[in-house]
Amino acid sequence: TRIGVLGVPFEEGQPKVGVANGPDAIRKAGLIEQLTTIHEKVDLKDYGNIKYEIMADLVDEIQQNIPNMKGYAHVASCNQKLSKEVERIIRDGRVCLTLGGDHAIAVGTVDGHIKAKNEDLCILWVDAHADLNTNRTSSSGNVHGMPMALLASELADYWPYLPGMDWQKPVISIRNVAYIGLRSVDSYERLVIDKLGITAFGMEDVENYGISTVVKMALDRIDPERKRSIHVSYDIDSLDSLEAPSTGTSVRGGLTLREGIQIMEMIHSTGRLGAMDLVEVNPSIGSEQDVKRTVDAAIHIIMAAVGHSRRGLRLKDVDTL
Ligand code: DIR
Ligand code: MN
Ligand code: MN
Ligand code: MN
Repeated sequence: TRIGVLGVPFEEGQPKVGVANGPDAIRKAGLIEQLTTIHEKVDLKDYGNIKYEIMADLVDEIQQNIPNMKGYAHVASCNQKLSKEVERIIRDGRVCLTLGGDHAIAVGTVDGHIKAKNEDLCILWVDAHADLNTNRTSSSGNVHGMPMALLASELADYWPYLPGMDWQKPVISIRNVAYIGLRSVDSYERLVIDKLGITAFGMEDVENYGISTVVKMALDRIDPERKRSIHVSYDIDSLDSLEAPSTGTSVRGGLTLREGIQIMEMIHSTGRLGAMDLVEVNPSIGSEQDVKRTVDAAIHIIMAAVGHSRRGLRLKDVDTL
């Protein structure tokens, strides 16, 4: 397995400071070292943290003309650069692992993944929230609640013209997207999910079917022929608040870490993980122990994604790593 790690210290998509320090907190806790202990066949390259210049000439125009999208100029500028970086890493033959930052960065990572693969991909969105608001439906104006709506081709007509975002075309069909972990969905988001028939497994489905069946059903819907590159956008707030307290909008009643790991073990075993985002770890929220718990959970989830097996690797599994 060839992996590229990219940090995105971005926090303008929501109001709480600190989430920009997520990538460094996860690295400092030993992510890179732990990933390389999985097996020597894991070939890892850390691309460091992304740096972007804000499109200064656009700032005034954007802030006046785009209502209800806080930090818009940052969102547009960072994601443009991020898309290019992700595309480059995947073209290098690596699975791109992006560490957030808030979830607004998924616009760039998914876009880069699409451009690198140049064919249909599918998205597994693991989150307590649907992140499916437009600037008209959002009650917060926080762009981290909007990335899926920016990406979906079916929702393109619900957006105004977005200056500085011309590089991004909403080309992914919402039919290729599945949610797991939902439990805080706004009314407009629920309307869109129902109207468009979006594959969405809430916590009640995890309760009813169990996590393995939910992942299988999700893949049946978004990748029926088992041939697409998979993009996992993993919001740490999909986990229960007890498992991941250090995040900006945590919601009780979420996934256990065991369920969170199981999702990624199953995705790894498809052999088609193309890119993964791990977002919304905020080391400025909670006690030192809360932060440690949250970062450790993130590392366990990433380890599973990269091929760490809880039963120990069999020699035949090593061959496929
Ligand atoms: C809410 C919260 N739906 C919003 N979204 C969050 O602001 O649009 N997404 N927290 O992660
Ligand atoms: Mn999210
Ligand atoms: Mn969320
Ligand atoms: Mn541990």
